[in-house]
Amino acid sequence: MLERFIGNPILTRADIPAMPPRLVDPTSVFNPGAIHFRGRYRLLLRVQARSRETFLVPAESEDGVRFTVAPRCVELPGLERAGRPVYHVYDPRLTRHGDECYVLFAADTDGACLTGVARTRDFEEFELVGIDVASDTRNAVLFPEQVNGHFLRLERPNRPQGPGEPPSGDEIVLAESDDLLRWTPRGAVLRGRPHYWDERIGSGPPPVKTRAGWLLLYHGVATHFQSVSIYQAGAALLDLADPRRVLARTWNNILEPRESYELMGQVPNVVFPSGMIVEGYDAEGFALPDARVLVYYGAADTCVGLATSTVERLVSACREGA
Ligand code: BMA
Repeated sequence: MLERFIGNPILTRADIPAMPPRLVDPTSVFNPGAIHFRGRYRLLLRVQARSRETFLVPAESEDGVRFTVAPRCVELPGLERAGRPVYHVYDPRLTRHGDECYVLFAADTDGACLTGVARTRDFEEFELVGIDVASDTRNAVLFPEQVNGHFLRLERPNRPQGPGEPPSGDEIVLAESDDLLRWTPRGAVLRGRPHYWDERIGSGPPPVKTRAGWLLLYHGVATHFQSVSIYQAGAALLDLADPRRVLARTWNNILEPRESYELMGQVPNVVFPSGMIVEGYDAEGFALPDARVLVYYGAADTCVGLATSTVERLVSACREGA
């Protein structure tokens, strides 16, 4: 139900213009945020230099397939307000509110992954709204509407794992805020399923409003193989009024590493959906069932893939697993 674009990968490191001195001959481009905004398909790319620093770089397109990458990195003055060094910001997720595009990102600091919020009106200038220093969490995604007067986001708290392993998590939590900075958890939404494809989980792109519920793509990690963790994609439908209620969830993954650019690279066996653009909404803001859905994903932490579907097909895939 998710079909890879025939010309995948749609972006590789060869598409990134040189931005001397720090971003020349980069190593990889992956995990993009995506949105259709001000008449263009837009990506915010995670570009990694050979220093292993990560930069956010905008790209735009007329058709959602052929992207032109801007020769500039996003500047976010004010990151020092985190009160500790922020080494990288990465894995941006994009959501429109009014005429602004909000960027939720992960911030790598000593001992914790924090989440932050920035916003832009034009993809040229970005303003840092702030960094949430209260919780060690990642994969934060903002809902496109307020619910009961509050901003909502899904987040994936980080918890200690086995010895030598980085912190990770198996629970997606709903949190609520009035200022986009202080978030109050309101309960678990999805849990990982031990022994199956989605033992550890995190949201993919921000949820999309459909008549069947909030459509959420998420990534699942199978950790029970000897030598490698496998990152795949699945989907769930959440209740429109109370997104903690899961209405349906895919049983099988709907995208898994199969192509060589997904199986081989900086981190092998990874598909990581991070951007989703739906091409049609009705007058009340619900995604149309037959609208095309473009899903942008990081492949092997090395390049960007595109897979397409329709709203209807993704909703049915959730229900088949319900
Ligand atoms: C996750 C995040 C992603 C990355 C993925 C696979 O934990 O760090 O940015 O793409 O691992 O390495």
